Amino acid sequence: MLLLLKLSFVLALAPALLSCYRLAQNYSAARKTGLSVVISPFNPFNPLWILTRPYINPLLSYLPFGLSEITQYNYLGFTWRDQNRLHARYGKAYIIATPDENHLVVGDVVGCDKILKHYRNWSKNNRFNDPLNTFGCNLGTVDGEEWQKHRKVTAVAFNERNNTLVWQESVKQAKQMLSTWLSADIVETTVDDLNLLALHVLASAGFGTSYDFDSPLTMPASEHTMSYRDALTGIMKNIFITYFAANAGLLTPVLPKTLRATAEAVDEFRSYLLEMIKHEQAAYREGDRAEAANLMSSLVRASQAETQSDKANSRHSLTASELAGNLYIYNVAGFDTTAGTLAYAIGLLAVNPTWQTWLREEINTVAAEDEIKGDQYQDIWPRLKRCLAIMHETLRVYAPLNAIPKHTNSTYQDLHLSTEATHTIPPNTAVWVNNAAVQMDEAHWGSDVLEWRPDRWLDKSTGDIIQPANKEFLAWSAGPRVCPGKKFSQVEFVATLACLFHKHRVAAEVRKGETGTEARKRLLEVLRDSDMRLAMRINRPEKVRLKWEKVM
Ligand code: HEM
Ligand SMILES: *[C@@H]1O[C@H](CO)[C@@H](O)[C@H](O)[C@H]1NC(C)=O
Ligand SMILES: *[C@@H]1O[C@H](CO)[C@@H](O)[C@H](O)[C@H]1NC(C)=O
Ligand SMILES: *[C@@H]1O[C@H](CO)[C@@H](O)[C@H](O)[C@H]1NC(C)=O
Ligand SMILES: CC(=O)N[C@H]1CO[C@H](CO)[C@@H](O)[C@@H]1O
Repeated sequence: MLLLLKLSFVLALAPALLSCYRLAQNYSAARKTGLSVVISPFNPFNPLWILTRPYINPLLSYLPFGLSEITQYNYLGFTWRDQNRLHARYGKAYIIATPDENHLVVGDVVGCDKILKHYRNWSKNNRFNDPLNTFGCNLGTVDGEEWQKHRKVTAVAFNERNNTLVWQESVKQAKQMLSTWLSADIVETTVDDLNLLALHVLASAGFGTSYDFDSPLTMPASEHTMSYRDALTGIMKNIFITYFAANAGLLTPVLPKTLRATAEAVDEFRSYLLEMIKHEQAAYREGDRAEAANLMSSLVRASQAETQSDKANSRHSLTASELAGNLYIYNVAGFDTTAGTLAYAIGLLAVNPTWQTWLREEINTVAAEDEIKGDQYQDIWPRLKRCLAIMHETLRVYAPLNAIPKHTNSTYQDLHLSTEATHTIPPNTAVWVNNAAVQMDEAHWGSDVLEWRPDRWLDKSTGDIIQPANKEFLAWSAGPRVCPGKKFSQVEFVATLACLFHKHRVAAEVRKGETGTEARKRLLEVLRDSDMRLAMRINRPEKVRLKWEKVM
């Protein structure tokens, strides 16, 4: 009996000991780089840890001797809450050693720039990519030559001319959305509505289908159990377990509810994608071979070239699964990011009425007595500098991707820092380009770095947007893999903001017995209470309660 007890004790202890051993090994490899090293018993990418952290971390925060510090960095997206605190303590680059793999965190401008520039040496992180590969490899997840192919094929859809469409659709959606907001006493659906707006703009400019704001993608199509929007948001909500959920196979019926719901969302979204592809392919076969008009058709043409082994085009051709993968990545990358930025900006404008007046002044001057129109992209866009400054300032403080995931892959890589020191980083190290730290660095941005101050972006003499010379702003990433949707998102953001704030204002809901200042402070706290899923999210979106009014 005693023996059995001892045996089971040893069996239970073995994995823990093995973990300790691996952690010690990784710690020692990390120390050899010459960088500071902190320890976490869990790899932030571990799915089991992702599911259990909300219950375990509160307990760990009671650990004595400063050990509770691990709760500040043992999860994905910790860079948002941490900003520069750990860098101040451990240097502009430090390593988090875990039993599984080491994580290098770089908050140094030169280091970040070099990593982003040399995209072949610092590849994408597969642990981060897995959930993005649910429907097939794509632009966001491949490396090297493959990446060049994907980038080339999809670039067609992202040029200056096509932004006319983005403007047009954003204006249409924003106006319809504003009229529903004006008719509500208090708007509680800001975040959801902006998600819908972004989804509609993508559907139109990316996939060639225009919907009305209020007759939207929210109803299940025939033979579906979920709407397009719900399927996509269902995936995004639990993106880091989608891969696991979608590949559970026979285990699916016994999975916990969250996982089953995620698996269903994946199935539904896959069939929506396949239907869209089929539809576009039929159009192509029926002779509609006009120049690719949007992302969807240029992708389908690229895949068609492969199936017909069209020699001239096959160099740039995509397989069927790469096609679905790219449709998915454009949805994922283009939706949460832009919608989230709009939500933070609108919330921050409600918190800061002075900046709202400053913004409205510009819009009212540019649009004068008229309304903003869908066909005015050429004319109006270049003059809405304050709108664009607000976008930059919102992205600086609330970057949707506050750390960009990279990896050293199977080789040693040299990390060069602004101190001119070089550190040799071992293979199989996860790397985070900590743009949250860079964008909140007092040394560059000044002592009011924490303040949301949009006019810091405007050149006093020319009125143009100032681009920081040393890349202290990385919200859209930088280098060859810079976000291809950068301009797309700018046009969508500016068009939406211009329509909303043209002769209108927004205020935080004031509760009974509360002053305006208290209400604004409460709203700011709701905005700050955010965490990263795939991109940053407001944790309690229903608490963003706003009142819209016409300004005479
Ligand atoms: C405010 C809005 C946006 C922000 C802040 C943003 C930010 C980023 C960042 C930081 C990356 C690099 C990610 C990485 O290397 O892991 C990226 C890549 C990407 N973004 Fe965006 N994005 C935005 C909007 C969009 C839109 C609207 C689209 C498409 C319509 C889009 C499509 C993509 C794609 C396809 C990639 C992968 C590019 C590659 O790896 O070559 N993004 N974005
Ligand atoms: C960390 O440990 C894992 C598991 O033992 C190993 O695969 C990995 O190569 C180690 N990383 C380093 C940098 O030594
Ligand atoms: C990239 O990696 C290659 C091969 O490992 C190496 O020869 C080259 O110097 C590296 N480039 C940079 C900029 O680190
Ligand atoms: C890792 O690097 C090797 C050699 O440079 C390359 O063949 C491989 O595709 C890379 N893997 C990833 C995931 O980037
Ligand atoms: C709708 C639209 O303007 N589509 C254009 C997008 O860009 C390509 C390449 O320049 C054009 O061929 C399309 O007409």
